[in-house]
Amino acid sequence: MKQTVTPALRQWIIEQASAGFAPDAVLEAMKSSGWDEDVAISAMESTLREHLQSQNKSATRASPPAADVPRTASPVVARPASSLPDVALSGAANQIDVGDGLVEVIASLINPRVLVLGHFLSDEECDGLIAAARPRMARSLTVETKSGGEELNPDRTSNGMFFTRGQTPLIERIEARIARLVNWPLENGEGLQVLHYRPGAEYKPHYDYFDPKEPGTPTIVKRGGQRVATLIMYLNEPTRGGATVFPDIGLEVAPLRGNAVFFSYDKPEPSTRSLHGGTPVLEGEKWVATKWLREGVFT
Ligand code: PD2
Ligand code: ZN
Repeated sequence: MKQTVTPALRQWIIEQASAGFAPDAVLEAMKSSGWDEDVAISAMESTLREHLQSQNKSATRASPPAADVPRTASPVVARPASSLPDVALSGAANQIDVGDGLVEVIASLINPRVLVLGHFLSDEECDGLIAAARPRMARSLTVETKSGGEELNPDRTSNGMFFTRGQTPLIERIEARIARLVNWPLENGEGLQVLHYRPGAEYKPHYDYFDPKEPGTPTIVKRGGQRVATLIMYLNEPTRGGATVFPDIGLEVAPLRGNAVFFSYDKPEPSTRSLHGGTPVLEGEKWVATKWLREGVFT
């Protein structure tokens, strides 16, 4: 069936662009409300071109009729592209200045946004984090989304602990580096978590965002909103096993000391393809530090 691009739809497209929503987000909103992709792209292109031309002529006109697009096309689900943590890769740069050193870009993917980074932590920093965490390790809990409390999770057989934000000068330094790396306020970060896996321990594939369908989620997100990105830092090297895997995209990141993997998710949905897990450690042990970033200030 042929779809007709109405003036109301054109007006809606202009409003989304003016509000700063990324073209991809606007396109996704249209597709999810039933618009054919080709029709949607062509409507966006022609509408925005004409809008720019009319702006250049600085014409002022009466407002077109209210947008008559289906409710599900509402862009409130989308966020402007600039409102996610991200590493600014300028041109063909293979290294990023994080203020107190250079971090290597080993691999990067646009969708989902995933970056594998080298030399994020020095050997001394890795050892310092392990030494500070070791005496406080306990069997890992995950946030229990039914109630908002914490529970033992059989999918996660590592031991773990949380530092508070800025708990030691070393943590303060690493947190400042993370904030600079991904252009996201330090205050939006949860406290650093350290995990320790022995042989056989793993973290089965999961999403790091809080499932909106779970009853405990509203309580959890009162402290800073949803999680929107994760940085996993490798503090040592297991002899065999212990990779971080992204099953939806067939990516396996080797746990190499000092390296890190960053990924973001713009909505709490599997469509972000941010499913990831830690494969069982087969030999040796594995230590990681994880920083989760929230939408707003984490209190
Ligand atoms: O240790 C890992 O590789 C891993 C895998 C999946 C850590 C996390 N998730 C996490 O801390 O969220
Ligand atoms: Zn995770």
